[in-house]
Amino acid sequence: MSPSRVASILASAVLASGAAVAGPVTWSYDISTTGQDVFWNSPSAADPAAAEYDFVSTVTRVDATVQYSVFPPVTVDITGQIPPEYLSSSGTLYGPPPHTIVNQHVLFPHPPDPIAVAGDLLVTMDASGFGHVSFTNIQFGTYQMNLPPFGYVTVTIRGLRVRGTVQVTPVFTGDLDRDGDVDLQDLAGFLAAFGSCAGDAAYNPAADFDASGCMELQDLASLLANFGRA
Ligand SMILES: [Ca+2]
Ligand SMILES: [Ca+2]
Repeated sequence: MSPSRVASILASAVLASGAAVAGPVTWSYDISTTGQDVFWNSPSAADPAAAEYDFVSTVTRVDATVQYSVFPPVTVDITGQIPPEYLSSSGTLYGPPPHTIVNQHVLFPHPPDPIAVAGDLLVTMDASGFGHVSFTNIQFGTYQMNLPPFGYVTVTIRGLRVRGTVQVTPVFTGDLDRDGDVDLQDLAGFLAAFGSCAGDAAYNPAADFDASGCMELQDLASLLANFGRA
């Protein structure tokens, strides 16, 4: 394809863009429970029209309200004692929402230790792109911990407060660097490999949007159809 052809397609794409929508969104949640089911809804939505979504879910802090013997309950930061698999997860969701981002039966600590905290953690994105976090079927038990000034004692869990973030990046066709927009950087990356086919060093299967085996005009058109999204 001649450079002038590329320039003319690009110019029309730039003119056609303008329906720019939000890129990545980050939801910060803060939920507390003394045993009852808890629900949290995001104040913002990720663009529900993307082809894929990259997500990173991170629990940033877990506080437990614990009680030892007849003493008044106290709140302690137990983040450092939570297994890492409960604290972070990431991945890619394919297709339009609704999506389940995290669906986890929390059981802490691991058996055969007696249950301190159990429950079902669910993080979803609904069809409109809004995020929802729920923690249900909660069971509190006992836990052995170092509780100054008493030392290493068995406490009863009375409550839990969990704070965290969920970052969702809508990935539209053409967003080669998966940063939430389809811009000149993506276009430059595409054009650098334009015309290459499977087996060529430059060929990028992720940029062969119609999986035809070559990065051609059809793929460029798909990229340009989303050009300007940010
Ligand atoms: Ca991009
Ligand atoms: Ca192709």
